[in-house]
Amino acid sequence: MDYQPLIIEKKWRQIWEESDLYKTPVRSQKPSYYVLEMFPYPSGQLHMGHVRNYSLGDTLARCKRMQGFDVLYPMGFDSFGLPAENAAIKQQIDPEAWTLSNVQSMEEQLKSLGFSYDWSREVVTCVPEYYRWNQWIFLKLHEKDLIYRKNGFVNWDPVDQTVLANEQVIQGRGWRSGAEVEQREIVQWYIRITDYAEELLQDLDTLTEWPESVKTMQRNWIGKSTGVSIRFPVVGSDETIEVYTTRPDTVYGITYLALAPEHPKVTEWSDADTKTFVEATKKVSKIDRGDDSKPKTGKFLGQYVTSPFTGEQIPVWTADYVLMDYGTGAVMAVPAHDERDAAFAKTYQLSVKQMDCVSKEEIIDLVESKGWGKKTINFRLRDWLISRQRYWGTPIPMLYDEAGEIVPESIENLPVLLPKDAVFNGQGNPLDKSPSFKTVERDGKTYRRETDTMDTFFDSSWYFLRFCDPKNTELPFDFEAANSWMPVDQYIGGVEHAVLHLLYARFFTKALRDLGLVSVNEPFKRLLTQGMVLKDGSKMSKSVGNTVDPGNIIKEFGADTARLFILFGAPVERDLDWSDEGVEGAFRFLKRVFRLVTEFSPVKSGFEVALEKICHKTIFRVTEDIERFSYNTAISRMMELTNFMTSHGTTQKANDILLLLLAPFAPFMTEEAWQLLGHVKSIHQTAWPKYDPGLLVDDEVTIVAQVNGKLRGQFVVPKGISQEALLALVKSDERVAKFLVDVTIIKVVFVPDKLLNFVVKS
Ligand code: ANZ
Repeated sequence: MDYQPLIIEKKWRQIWEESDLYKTPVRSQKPSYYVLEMFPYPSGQLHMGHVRNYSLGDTLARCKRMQGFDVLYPMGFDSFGLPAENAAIKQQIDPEAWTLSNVQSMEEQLKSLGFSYDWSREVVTCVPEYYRWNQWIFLKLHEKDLIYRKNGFVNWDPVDQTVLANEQVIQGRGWRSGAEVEQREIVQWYIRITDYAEELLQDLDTLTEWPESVKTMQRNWIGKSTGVSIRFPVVGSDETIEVYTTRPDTVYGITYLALAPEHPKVTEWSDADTKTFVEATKKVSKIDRGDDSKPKTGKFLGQYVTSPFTGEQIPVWTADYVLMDYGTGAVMAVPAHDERDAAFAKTYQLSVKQMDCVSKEEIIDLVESKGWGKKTINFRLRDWLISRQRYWGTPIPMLYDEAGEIVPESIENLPVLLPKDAVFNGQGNPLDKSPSFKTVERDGKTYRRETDTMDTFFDSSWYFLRFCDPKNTELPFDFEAANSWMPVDQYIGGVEHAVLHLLYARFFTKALRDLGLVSVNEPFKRLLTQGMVLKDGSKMSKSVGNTVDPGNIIKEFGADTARLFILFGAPVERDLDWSDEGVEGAFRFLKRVFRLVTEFSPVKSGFEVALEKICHKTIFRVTEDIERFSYNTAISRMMELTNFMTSHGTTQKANDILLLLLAPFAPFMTEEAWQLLGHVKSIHQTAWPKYDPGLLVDDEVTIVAQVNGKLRGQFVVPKGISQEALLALVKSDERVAKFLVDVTIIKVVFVPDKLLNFVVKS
């Protein structure tokens, strides 16, 4: 029968939707399995990267359902963020209307691909039903002192006109806009992620099913360092300056002290010239200041400290490469052993003292016993800056009274809704200019509302918990419901989130656990970071102009072909190069299978056992391959089985097995063929086939025959054949026999089921 994907896919999409085929139970009864893909930003257009990500997850979800698990496989939209606001400025459309219409069109596209999401659990972060819980969580974290407000230098993205967290600055540029980041001093809201630094680091060891590379990136980002802080007395005063060093063994090589320009002592000791230097340096990004390839600059402060180790007087400088927010903001400089100190000393002709390092432990003991300082642990991780000067995000539920004191909004007043009267003219934060939003009257008192909104990474830090209980109106999610599904068994997404989203989500899970909301320590048990989709060697992207629209592929070949090509084209973690021939190949394969099973041609006599065996081997291998995400090899095994059936005929049972194994990969075609073969129940609700271990064993083996170690022939023989029987067979074969003429056989080496070697002499 002819394979007509467009008709088949339309038909089944409707039937599946009407029969609620993929509805998940409220709580899991059977063993549960939670498959999750990083939810998309609703740009309005699905791209091939999405198709790849979701095809991986859907195949696994379908397979797990057939294997008898209760599967939670939800989808939603990470729908706050700048593109909507930019669209509002450009086209004067309401960001909400713009976003929700994009959500709708993306839902349609996802449905057309046949992904088996339970849409009744959909989570859209920009609606009050979701973001009120962001506000609720914000207040709870604030109550626990895990959120605070502080004045400081922050990363400012001049294009997006907002601040960024450190994690969002990639090589000195904004993660979204790509603009060079500046430093600005403003009061902002922070989350105390550093309170969890040690646990976030330690628990990486429990994530045995995460890629090592992602864990390394997180370890480096957290950046634990063990060292000593040492106080140096200031000459002519009873004050001290404390430095942090990881190299106490170099204390006899110190030739100057360097303080960060923001250090309080620098403010105290600066003359006009130094002040100019300090102000200029504050504006330079921290990444540039720490960049080893950039020249180091500084100023002498006219002060000295005494080395407690030698009694020498040491000059005190301020230097750009010392950062205020690391350690103590002061460094003991050892140009003989530290490259940055050496570069600085060279520029300013400071002395370099060559010396031998002493033992670290010895100095630490000395420092601690004399009371000059103590062992210290430092982390590179900084508190997460979460306020943004934007409209299209969750309003921060805080008020300020007339004296400017912070007053948390009360839980009963949530949600704090985004106002409808905002004006989008591209100048500053629209919330700041919305009178209906900004001023609040309560009991005759006037309050000013916080106009910053939350970083959208806040939304995605706990959405996977909301999926466990998406309709809850009392709490963000129910404790039992969350525990029945969490942790996510398989999380799938791009590696670009290795530090950002994955670190924030891990932190949130721990913080929410400590609020008593959930009991797991880690959100994602197993992580897959899939490769990119390339075309002609570069990443498919609008700016390069090499995109292939999934919609067009579906219209031409059907969703099953798109999915199969994507899963067959490359191992999941590698980049996948788009190929039109590959797409056609996938289509031809589906067509062949459809013909094969619907135009039944019975197995040829003599091949019954071989067919049964290859079927069982294929079940075994495909099951294993899916388990380790080796989808491309799973598909090639099904292709081998198809070839065998095409050449030697088939049986009803073999047809069933092939369709069942292929069902998670090509859900539409297999469902149609399944029905045509006379089955009543959906193939997607049918149990995964089981293999008979007895049929996996090969009872034939290939034996190598050698003469004096040289290969002379190969023989397919029954397994366990005796030496005598094999000898008789081999000796009578012309390929070997001709080498045994006119020679004396000195010895015969026999390795059962493997080899027979004649050692001969002429
Ligand atoms: C003396 C020394 C000698 C150092 C030597 C290094 C090598 P990690 O491993 O990243 O923790 N340091 C300390 N605070 C700093 C700050 N606020 N800004 C810039 N640099 C700072 O690095 C710790 C080392 O970085 C410390 O050890 C200090 O220099 C420097 F041969 O002290 B060291």
